[in-house]
Amino acid sequence: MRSDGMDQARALADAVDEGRQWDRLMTLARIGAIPGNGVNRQALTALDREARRLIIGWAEDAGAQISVDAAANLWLRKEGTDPAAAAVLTGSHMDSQPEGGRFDGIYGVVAGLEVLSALQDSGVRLRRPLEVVAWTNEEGSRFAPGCMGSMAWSGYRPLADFDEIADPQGVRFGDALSEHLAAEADLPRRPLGGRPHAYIEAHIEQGPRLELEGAHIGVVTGIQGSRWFTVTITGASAHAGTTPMAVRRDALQAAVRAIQALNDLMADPLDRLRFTIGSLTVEPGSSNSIAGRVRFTIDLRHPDAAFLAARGDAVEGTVRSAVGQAEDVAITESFNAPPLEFDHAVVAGVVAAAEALSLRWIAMPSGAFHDAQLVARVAPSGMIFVPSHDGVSHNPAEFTTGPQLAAGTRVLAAALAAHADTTILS
Ligand code: HGY
Ligand code: MN
Ligand code: MN
Repeated sequence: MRSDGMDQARALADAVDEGRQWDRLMTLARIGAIPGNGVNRQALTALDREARRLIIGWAEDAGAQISVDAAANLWLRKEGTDPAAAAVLTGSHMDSQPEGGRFDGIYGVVAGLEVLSALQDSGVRLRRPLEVVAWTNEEGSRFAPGCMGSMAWSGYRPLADFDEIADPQGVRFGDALSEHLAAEADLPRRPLGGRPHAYIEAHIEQGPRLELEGAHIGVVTGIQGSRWFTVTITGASAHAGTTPMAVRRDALQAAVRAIQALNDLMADPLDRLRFTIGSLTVEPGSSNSIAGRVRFTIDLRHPDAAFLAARGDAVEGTVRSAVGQAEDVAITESFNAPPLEFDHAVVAGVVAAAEALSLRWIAMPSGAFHDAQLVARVAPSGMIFVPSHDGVSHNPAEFTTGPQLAAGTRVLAAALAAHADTTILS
């Protein structure tokens, strides 16, 4: 980095205000707060909109222009000295798990916002515009799959693909999106899509490595592959007391056989594969009626593309042979994101920023998926991790300290500054 570029980067990093960032995160955590310091603020809800209004207000105070695209991705833009230049982009998601924590996703949006505020305070001028995005429905807990906003924005899947997907209350994604956009009709619209110069996402690690290894920063090298399936088994509901065992079409017993067969299929002595059945519903769900229909989800992950393909492709056959002929089986795959490596120049820029700020870092892959894996399809991308206490996430006990969060944001500021004025990336 040329010296003036480094001065810019350091000046911007030094203007990051730990207390302001922490206060904003704790204010947001009160929106959808649940016992145990948790948050339930799911995508496209009134709570989501309430949190977005706070972000919008703070961004306007930092001199940013606000806009929303057709997927309800929220954009905060601060011009540089060259408004025609492709923007440098950061951000993450604001939606949470049903029993989520105060930092997953929202930290990356607030970190980007903090860089906007630091730009305002420091007087540093970047050549490129700086944009912060809050992606719609990254978690996929209300509407499956996750990453709908970034999938639509990157062209990975058309937005219309998601319209008929319903949440547990039967609300269609298309209707929730229309309601949300109508509620934000006062905000300027922007086209869906774009080609930023570079993208860097700050996120909590959601695992134990940084804390165990005493590192401040995770330089994320890539993301493991993920595949999501939904299995629906249909039998026949009948009386629990009068129906002989031999003639039953018991969907729950069939599901138990299928899940046991899947557990056998997914065995991995190296413990690298991740196989989760996180949701299972039984209908009619009465103790004295035989289950007529069972639906369960499969979340399968692995860092090796061929291994993930082989195990994922074997799901349907394994389920069908375990269930047998008496019950009907329907399997849909809603998400298939192959493993990816981040852009080496972006990764190197994160290392350079961490070292310039004398922070201990380790290079590591991400076990969680992120919107960055979709942005990486159209722009050089990377991620920065900060520690998660005890590696806990997707749980109200999720915790990262203010200083740890600020260290991540300072690295983000310095790395973004380097990309925002390419003369110093020589
Ligand atoms: O499931 C994931 O990996 C992400 O945290 N939504
Ligand atoms: Mn997340
Ligand atoms: Mn998450």
